[in-house]
Amino acid sequence: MVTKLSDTDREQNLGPLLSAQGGGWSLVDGRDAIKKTFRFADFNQAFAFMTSVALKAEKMDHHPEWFNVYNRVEITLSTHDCQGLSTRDIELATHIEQAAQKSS
Ligand code: HBI
Repeated sequence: MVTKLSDTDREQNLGPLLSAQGGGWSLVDGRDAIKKTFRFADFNQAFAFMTSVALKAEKMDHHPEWFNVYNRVEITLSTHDCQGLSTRDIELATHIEQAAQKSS
């Protein structure tokens, strides 16, 4: 059963992702979700990044909401099963940050 992030989780695990050093994710207005836009050198690098994220998402059975045009990838993370942010979103965002480092 997936549950929403606790206040402690939000402080300890979500906070760092929202910080500039941790990636600079933003909270989505009106939704318990986080979003971030990535820009790469070109489409190939953007798609390599998306491939890495897709493989992780499939392995986790937890999928991003995303939009890609050329070198830009806009990602929103939230958990449908609990209508909000869960530890799965933290885990996927952490992978996304690592994948972005490798693709840039
Ligand atoms: N992806 N973001 C997100 N949230 C979910 O709740 C979710 C998912 N991918 C697959 C998934 N849930 C399945 O576990 C359920 O649809 C059965």
